[in-house]
Amino acid sequence: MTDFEVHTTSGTEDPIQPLPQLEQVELQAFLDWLSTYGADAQGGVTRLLYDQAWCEAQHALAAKMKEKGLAPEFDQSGNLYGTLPGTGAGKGTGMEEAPIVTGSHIDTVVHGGKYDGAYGVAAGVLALEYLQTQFGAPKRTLQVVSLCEEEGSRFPFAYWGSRSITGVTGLEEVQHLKDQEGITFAEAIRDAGFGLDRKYKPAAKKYGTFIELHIEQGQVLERLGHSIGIVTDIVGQKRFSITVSGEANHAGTTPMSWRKDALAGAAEMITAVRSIALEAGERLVATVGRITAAPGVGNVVASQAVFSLDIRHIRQESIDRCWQDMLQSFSRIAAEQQLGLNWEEHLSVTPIPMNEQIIADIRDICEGEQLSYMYMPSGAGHDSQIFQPTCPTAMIFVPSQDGISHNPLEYTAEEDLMKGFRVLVQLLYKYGYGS
Ligand code: HGY
Ligand code: MN
Ligand code: MN
Repeated sequence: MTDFEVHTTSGTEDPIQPLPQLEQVELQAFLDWLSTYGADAQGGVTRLLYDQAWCEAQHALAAKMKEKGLAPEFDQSGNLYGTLPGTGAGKGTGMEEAPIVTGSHIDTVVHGGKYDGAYGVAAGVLALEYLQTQFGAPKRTLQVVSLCEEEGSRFPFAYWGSRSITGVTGLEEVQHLKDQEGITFAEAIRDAGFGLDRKYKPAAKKYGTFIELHIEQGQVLERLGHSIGIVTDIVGQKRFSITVSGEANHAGTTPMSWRKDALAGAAEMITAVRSIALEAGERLVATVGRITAAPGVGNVVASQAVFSLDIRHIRQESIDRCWQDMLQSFSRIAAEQQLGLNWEEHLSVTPIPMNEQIIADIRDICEGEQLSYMYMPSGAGHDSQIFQPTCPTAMIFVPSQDGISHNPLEYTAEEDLMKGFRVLVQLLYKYGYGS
């Protein structure tokens, strides 16, 4: 399957069951409401793990779930579930008893958009409400999860929600991490009312299936004119903090050739990041999104510079080779300028293919619904790549206008939101109510 293999509907498949009154579901209004939690002055949304906006959003979602008869409950990490209990009629038919789960993450980047993560949460809540209203109780339990954290925007760690659920990471491994204000993870989770010593159940759960509806966050669907992206693979990524150490000195009396200027060295390293990534070819991306310098005043040569590094590719060997090339270049620059060099790896997730059977089911639904679709890899990381090793997982994309994301200008037209929603509802109907 090529990266951008394009399929259009052949129109010969048996039309699937129409979904009565689906267009009346007020998904846009729900998203607009959810985006008021953490709305910032720049027109974006900022909800960071366990901060006030995050707490208000999760508790407001729990109240909405309760209103909609979805029996909300939190786990110890602050992941929030809405549940449509199955009648068990699926028992003994080879259907696992574990629930079919849909959802996404409630946290955002700083000054992010209103759709990244929130779209999958909102669509999941409304899909379960719609299915219960139209078809009553499912045979298999359906759940929507509002995952507590995916972005890694507050603490140097990502995918905490899905990694605590799958048991990949426990609280003891992250509790000492500190945010930019020096608040520890342990203090933040406690102040938000969660953590091991609380009344909630452990996060670890077994999912039967995980389906994530998400905006593409790129421009392929829009440029190629397709409504639905069926995700074939999710890129792997490595994230680092790189620390360059020099010697603080007087900006006026220290000759250029005598300096140990950490910021100048970091700048050369960052330039190398870009040139090595460009040489590595189209599918490799490397990003330096943050840099800090100490002491951070204009008339002092910097004694230290710390910058972030994010490397991604659909093949692990390309990520590994790129990191080695960059490290070699950083070491050369540090030696030439008599600077210290340290690095810390915060995240390493491998590239992963999505579940073939669910991909085929999504394809059949798109063809039955006459929605033009294409298969594509995801350049963004998602919780789905954490769930896939433990249960059949797949993702459905809808277009992002101009491919903009992680930005207050992030936008997806309501018509496109509803097409993705339609595919999600059909898939949940098939798995929850099907024979
Ligand atoms: O950074 C990402 O790929 C995702 O948006 N967390
Ligand atoms: Mn994101
Ligand atoms: Mn996301």
